[in-house]
Order: sequence, then structure tokens, then C-alpha cells
Amino acid sequence: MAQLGSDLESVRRVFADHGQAHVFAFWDQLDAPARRGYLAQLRRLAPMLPDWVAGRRRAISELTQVKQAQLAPMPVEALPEFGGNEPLRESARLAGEDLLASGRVAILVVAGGQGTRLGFQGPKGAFPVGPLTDRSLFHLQAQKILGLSRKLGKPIPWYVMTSPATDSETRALFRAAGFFGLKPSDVMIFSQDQVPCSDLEGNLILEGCDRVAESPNGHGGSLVALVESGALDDMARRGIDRIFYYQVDNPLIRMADPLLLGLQEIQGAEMACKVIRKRDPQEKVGVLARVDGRAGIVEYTEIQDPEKSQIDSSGELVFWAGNIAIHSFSTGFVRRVAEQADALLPYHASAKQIRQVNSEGQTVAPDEPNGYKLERFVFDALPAADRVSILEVRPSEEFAPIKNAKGKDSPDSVRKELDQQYRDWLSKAGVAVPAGIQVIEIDHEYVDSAEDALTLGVNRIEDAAPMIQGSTGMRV
Ligand code: UD2
Repeated sequence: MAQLGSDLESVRRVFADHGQAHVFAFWDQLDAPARRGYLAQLRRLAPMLPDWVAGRRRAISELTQVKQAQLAPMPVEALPEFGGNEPLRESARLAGEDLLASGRVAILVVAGGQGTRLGFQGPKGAFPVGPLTDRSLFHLQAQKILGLSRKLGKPIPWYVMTSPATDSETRALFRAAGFFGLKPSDVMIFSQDQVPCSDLEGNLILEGCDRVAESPNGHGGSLVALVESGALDDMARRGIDRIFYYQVDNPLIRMADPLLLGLQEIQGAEMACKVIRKRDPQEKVGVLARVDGRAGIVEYTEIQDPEKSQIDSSGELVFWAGNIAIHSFSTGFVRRVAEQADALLPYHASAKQIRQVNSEGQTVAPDEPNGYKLERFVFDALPAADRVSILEVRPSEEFAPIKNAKGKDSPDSVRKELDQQYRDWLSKAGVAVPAGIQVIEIDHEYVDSAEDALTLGVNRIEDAAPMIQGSTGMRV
């Protein structure tokens, strides 16, 4: 108890010195176990307070500043229909297949987000996307990895980044599902860190009488978590030096795409990004560009006219390369960025409704944003990369994220896109889908492309079961 007392006083002083003495507002009302738990959190937060104070000040002030930067387009390996180099794509694919065959590639999914915008309780990776079987995003992605491993004749390890909010549920889910058929030793689940939220004035928020509000530190936190969790060391032991990065909310993901991996390889780049062609200047996606001479992403909120609507001589937008958050990294680059994270990965603030105690000590959910969550963005690593490769892809083939409960990027719209992709694969492979079939579900372990569908050697969907199932009834 004496230990607790002296500890308490030094912790109290740190918070007071940074203008955050209010975190002790309810201390006198807490019982001993609550005090012990709370002190453990405060002790953990105390050393990061100086950086937090500076970081949140910069992040909040940037919200109201229009950045003045010199923008120029980046060279992009465009799709063949937009003048891209087909032989280069073919060489890239072969180089990527070599990397995969020699076991140099790991897959990383960032799955620390919760499905709050979807109104879903639980990790977003648990969200059901299978129209017939209700398989989850994780399950569908595991099927893709199983299929890839089977083709390679060796496992390809899967690193799953969770957050303190999703970690235990995610682990339980993988265990209950028998790791979806993957070998548990080839799946590494690790958590990113959290960072305290800030109120609108820049102070810590009390989420409860004995709890400071914290939230996951953004997908950029993955670069640090890879090092701190030992995942990067684990990769080194396995002879891996490339990481294929994607976000859990995209069921159309082309897993460990050799084209992206190979383009990075033959261009000698430290980081590679997939982009889609932005057609409308108002579209809300970040754009890859040269920012003050270095590769970077300009958020749609930051790009202004004339650059935003600038058209080239062929009538195309000059800044058209929209980021879809699919990357490939060299592991050496990840380690370098992680070591300099404080300098390279600034926090970005976004206004949110954050649960907070009122003066009576009751936690309430506000109706309006009452503070900021602070996040690091993975693409802030771009300017630090020696070279960056950029590959244009077709959204209908590889990008349909589930973000909202209704409308665009909702479970309904994404299931439709998935269904359309299945129909396209089957049609290219000459497999007939009878007119009455309203819902199709494909097991990605066996069929993950039109080429795979062709190898089944069938021309009726009924003959392909159980890899491909069709149903005349709609799931409600
Ligand atoms: C992100 C990009 C956007 C576009 C889009 C593609 C930013 C600011 N914007 O939009 O430009 O590329 O994705 O889908 O990044 N996650 C974590 N930990 C965190 C925060 C997020 O793991 O602390 C994961 C989350 O589980 C999800 C992904 O990162 O898989 C994207 O998060 P989001 O849905 O919040 O990103 P969004 O829609 O703002």
C-alpha cells in the first residue's frame, strides 16, 4: 500500500504537470480494486503524456489549416486500356509468383476496427458476408489463403492485427472455427496499441470514473505493432521479406497479388500501392501524388481546386489515382519506419462521439461529437520510402469495402458485387448459371478467379458443388 501511495503521488504529479489533473476527479469515490486498476492505466499512460500533448495539439490545429503543398502526379502503372504496359505487367506477375514460391511473402490484415458504422457488435472481421452460409469476412479471407497455400504447395503465414477492443473476441473466434482450416502456427494474431482520446479543448476524456477514454491508434499503428509484437522477427525467422497489407473490410481482396508484389520487386521499391481511377473530382478518396517532391496521399478534404478538377490534354483528371489501402512493403522499410514512428507517423484527429462521465459520475453517450480520436495512417510512411510502385486495378475486380449499414459500401451492395464477381468468373469459365439462381456462393479455397473456375472442368453450376453453391431463394 505504501508502494501504491508513493506511486500515486508521482503519477498524479505527471498528470497535473500536463494540465490533466482532472483525471483524478473521482479518485476519492473509488474502492481499492477500482483504484488499483485505474492506477495501472494511468501509470501506463504517464510516460506518453508529453508526446500525446504535442501530438494532439498538432493534430487538432491541422484540422483547420489548409495545407499549402506543391502537388504533382505520380507515375502509375496504368491498366492496359488506359495505355499501361502489358509486357511489364506480365514480368511483374512472374516476379511476384517467384517471391511467393520462394516463401518470401507474408499476408497482413488490419482488423483493429469495430463495426460501429455498421451497427455491428464485435470485430468487423466477424461480419457475415456469405449469402448462403453466413461465412464471415475472416472465413472468406482464410479460404483465399488456404487456396493460395495449396497452389504454392506451402503455407503462407497470415498476420492478423487486432486492437485491445477486438483482440480477445478475434482470438476466440479463430479458435472456435478451428482457424478456418489453417494451421494455427501459420496464423499470428497480435494487437495494435491504443492512444487516449482528446476532448474538443485538447484534454483527456474520462470514459468512466476509473477510466481514461482510449481508442486504437489507427492502421498506421500496424507498422509499430509488427515490431513490438515480434511479428517482424517471426517473419525474419521464416525467411520472409515482403508483407502484403490489406484491410479486413474488403471481401474482393486479391490475396497476395503477385502483380503488386512483383511490380515492387522489379522497380526496386520499398512500398507499393494499388489505386483505382477516380472519375469524379468530388469522389471521397485520398489521391496518390507527389507532395512537395515526395510520394504521399492527399486526403480528399485537403485537395483544392485547381488541382482537384485539373484535366490533362486527353480530358482525364490529372490527380486520379485513388488509394484503396492495399499495399506491399519490404520488411526492412517497415522496421525503419517503426523506429522513427514519432517523426514519420503523425497523429490525425477526427471528431467523434466519445462516451464520457458527467459531473455525477455517470457515463453518457453524447449525441454530438465531443472529442477527437487520434490515429496514425499507414500511408504516412510513403514519403519515407526510397521508391514507391503504384499499380492501377479495376474496382469491380478487387475492391468493395463494407463501411456503412445502408446504401453505398453496405453489406447489401457488397454482397451484390461479390455475387456479380462470381457470375463473371463462371461466365468466363463457361459454367452456366440457370436463370432462376438468385444467390451464388463460392468457396475461395477452390475457386478464386475465372481461371480457377475453368480448372473445375464443369459447365453446369450443379456439377461443381460443393465448391460453388447456387440457391434460388434469397436469404433474409
Ligand atoms: C480508409 C482510407 C481511405 C480508403 C479506405 C479503403 C484512411 C484515413 N482512409 O478509409 O482513403 O483507402 O480506407 O477502404 O485511412 N483499422 C485498424 N485499426 C485502427 C483503425 C482502422 O485496424 O486503429 C482497420 C479497420 O479494421 C479497417 C481499416 O483499417 O479494416 C480501415 O479503417 P476505416 O474503415 O476506419 O477506414 P476509412 O473508411 O476511414
